[in-house]
Amino acid sequence: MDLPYYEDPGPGLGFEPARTATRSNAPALSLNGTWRFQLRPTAAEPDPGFDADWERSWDEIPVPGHWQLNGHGSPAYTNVRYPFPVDPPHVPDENPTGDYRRGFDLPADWPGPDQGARTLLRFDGVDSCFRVWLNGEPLGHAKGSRLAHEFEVGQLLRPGRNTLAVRVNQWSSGSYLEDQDMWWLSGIFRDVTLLSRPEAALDDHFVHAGYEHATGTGVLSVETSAPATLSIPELGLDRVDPAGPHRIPGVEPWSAEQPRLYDAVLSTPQETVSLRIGFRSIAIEDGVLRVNGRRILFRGVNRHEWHPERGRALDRATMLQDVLLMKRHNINAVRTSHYPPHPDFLDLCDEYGLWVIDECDLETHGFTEVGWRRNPTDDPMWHEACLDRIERTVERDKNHPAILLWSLGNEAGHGANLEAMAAWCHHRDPERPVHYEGDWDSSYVDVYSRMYASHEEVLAIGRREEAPASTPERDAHRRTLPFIQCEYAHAMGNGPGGLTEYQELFERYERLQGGFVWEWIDHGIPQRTPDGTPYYAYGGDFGEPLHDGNFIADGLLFPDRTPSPGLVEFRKVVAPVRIGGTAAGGGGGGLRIDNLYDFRSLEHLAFDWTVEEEGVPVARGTLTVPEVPAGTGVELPLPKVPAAAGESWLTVRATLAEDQPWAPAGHEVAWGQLQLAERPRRTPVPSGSDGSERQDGAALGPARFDPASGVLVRLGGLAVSGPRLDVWRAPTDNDLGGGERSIARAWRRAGLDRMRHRTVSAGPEDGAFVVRSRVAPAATDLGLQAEYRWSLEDGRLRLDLSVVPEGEWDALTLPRLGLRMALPAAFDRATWFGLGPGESYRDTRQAVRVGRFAAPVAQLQTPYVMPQENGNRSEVRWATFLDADGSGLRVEGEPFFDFTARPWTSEDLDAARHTADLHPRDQVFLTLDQAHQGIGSGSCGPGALPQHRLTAGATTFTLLFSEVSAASEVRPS
Ligand code: IPT
Repeated sequence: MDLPYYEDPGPGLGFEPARTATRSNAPALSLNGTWRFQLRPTAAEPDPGFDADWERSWDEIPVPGHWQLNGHGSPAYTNVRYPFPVDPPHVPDENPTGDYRRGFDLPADWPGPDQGARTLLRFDGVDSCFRVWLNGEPLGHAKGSRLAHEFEVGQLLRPGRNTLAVRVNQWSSGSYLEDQDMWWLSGIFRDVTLLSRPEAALDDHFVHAGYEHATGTGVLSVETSAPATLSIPELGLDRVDPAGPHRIPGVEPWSAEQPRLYDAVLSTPQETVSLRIGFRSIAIEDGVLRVNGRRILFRGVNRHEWHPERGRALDRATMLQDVLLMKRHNINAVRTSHYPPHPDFLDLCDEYGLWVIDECDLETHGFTEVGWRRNPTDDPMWHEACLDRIERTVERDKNHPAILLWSLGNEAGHGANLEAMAAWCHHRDPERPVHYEGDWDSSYVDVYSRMYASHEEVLAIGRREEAPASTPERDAHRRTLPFIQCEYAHAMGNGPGGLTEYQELFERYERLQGGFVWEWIDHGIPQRTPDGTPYYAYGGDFGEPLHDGNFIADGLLFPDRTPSPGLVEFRKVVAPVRIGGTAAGGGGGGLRIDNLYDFRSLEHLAFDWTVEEEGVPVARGTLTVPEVPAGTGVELPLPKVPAAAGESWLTVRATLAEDQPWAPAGHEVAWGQLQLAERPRRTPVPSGSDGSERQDGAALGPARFDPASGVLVRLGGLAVSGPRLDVWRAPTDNDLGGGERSIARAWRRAGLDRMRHRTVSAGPEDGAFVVRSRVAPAATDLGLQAEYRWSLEDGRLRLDLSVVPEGEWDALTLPRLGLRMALPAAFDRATWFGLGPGESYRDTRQAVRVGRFAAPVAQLQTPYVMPQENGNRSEVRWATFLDADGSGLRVEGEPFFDFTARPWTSEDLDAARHTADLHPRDQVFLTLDQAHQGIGSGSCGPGALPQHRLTAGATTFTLLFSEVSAASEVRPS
């Protein structure tokens, strides 16, 4: 086959063997910065040549960067499908090709060949295929976008001015191996560096630093590519033979919880390489993955590299921000989905403590569209490329203590090349287990991994009762393996729901060693509407003919790295300390504190408590917690607290006692709440008579109803509209999951988004005002009979709503069940006593606590990249919606209700595709709900668990309304 270099399935030509990323004192010159650039429509365009007038006429472009995010071409998003014909290894003629040029001055003291030195030109990442020239002479070409390539520049380097030319093709044979679910973005997106290599260079080394947990001994041996000495001052090793092995008693081990690193130096007469050594051992014993002798639990996330403006060209500050955000949200592990990250990120994982599954830059998912025919991972033509990719991954990253497992790639089907990659890993690095989810039988990997397995399936695996593998031998092998979910809890839009139930399984069954939420961050791209309103773009927004819409916005962080409610929930669910207990009235009861760390005691934490009555703090103190080793718990007496007059709660918090590298002292790690006293029972004093006196047919005390529809229109001085029975919510991404089979589709088919109201009767009855209506969608005889019974109680307007379904609702769920009403826009300050401060739904309710909270309506909206149901506050005892003067509406539950308050309607939310489509109206819209359908993670995975589904059934729901006037007492006494 005579193929152009960019279609040749091989990895390229002219580059050096892979070696470790290293910190050396040898001279290095960064070639990052402003380069010159020209984009051409095809790869066939002639090379502009060495003499081109690039310095004057070409555009400037930042390196590292992607050309699509710097004014040339535009981003495109597909998840699984290739945006070009599946015609391996060929790519279309339409192949955007970027020509890069830059000049640089060689430092006068740069060591030359006469001093025995070599010079390498290193590229840390170029997407997807590139060819390099120095001073007009070709150096080679390479593929493997997220892998490093070094070219020896030999005699081509000149004293003084040099010119570097790089031609990058958007599409290449490599694109078939890089079908990760992300934006297609091209260019030189990682660092470019010129590296001097002295004659006695230490190009490569391999640290083996084991930890014998029984004795506390470190066992150290460092392989080096050239004779060298090793020094670790802190351990008293001074210029010893790196090979050892050195047995070092009393070392402190490395773990994600306590990432102890020892600074070390490897030296040759001409080069010094600094190392950061972490002692730790990895073992799979009795079907359990252990580090330093202990079972660990992954509380992980899948991390793509993403910055809203820079794409995958991340700077170190952003990487550090990711690490700090992870640590502060109790995350202890990262799968580098689906390629090796920028090397600095792994340094940060070593330093701050995160377990890592380092994944190879390999995904061929689009072959699923053609029945996996000619899948590269099972075709000898691609053997070399596959092997080159895993070698470049392992060789570059092998010295990171943080990395526990190698992952062969993602969604690449299965085949001989993957098996060969696994075998190569086992041979090269026998100390680290190999992961690949696509090997469903786990025949060539060391951990059993699944993605999006339901709770039921995970339970079966935990009990070692899973369905058998394809052959008895394979089944027997797989049953000996620990289990992880390399992806679960799809964090798209509102959600994920069901985290708690997964965590319970992971904690209950030894074999289940946790998982990695999909995914860390929404890959939104900031854009503006013609009138200047900002929003985040997703697939299709750049005119791509083929795209997968907002499936690219499925992270725990919003694109600007603001934590979404999903991250706040995850932080609570995976908190390393669980605080609970019972508060039996009249003495008894007690606190229980469980240490869920894998290694640490709780010594680094301080415990404090607060008692709140009706959400108002009345007492506080600190707790002395004795030594609690990892994996154990203690019971403590309840602190002495004053007798409560109202509903009262004890909140206990665990915070950092001292500054940690990743968070300051006082940072909250965990909390728990115990109810001390129940809400006092109200003794209703019906006050029907004063109301009936004022009844003129459509009035009851301060309330005025529309005589025809029976709808409340006024409460004292307050104009209101509604409440009316309402079941619709703007579908969430999880409601929409499964396309035709989604619950959102079922709801729309049933017409729940366009219910009609027919007033059957409205009028006074026994001192009450009673409205009967039938609420139903078009084209069906399904319906809900609603009876609104309005009465007066203690000066409040009481509504008893009863709902009875009519017709065959069968398995159809309801989005929600409650009321909708509206107030004038000025009543936009909410205060409530209930769960908060954030949003919550029935299966995303761990991160919220009982308290009194206040927020303007504008802040009660969660800006999901694709607008959808959001902002619900749960288990609310009472809420007020007031204007700037403090007048407005108060609503009380009996006992609880959920609410949302928005400047737009559910229909507006439903119709909006981007946040910029939402425009405040002149009303505040309230939903006051008895219940919601759970959230689940059906956008990719299981929907809401059965106990979190909302089915139509006869029910009653009570609320009390009263007008708050500026002069009156807003808060209950
Ligand atoms: C899974 C992919 O591995 C991941 O990259 C992402 O695309 C995710 O889906 C959805 O967001 S694969 C899928 C077939 C479960």
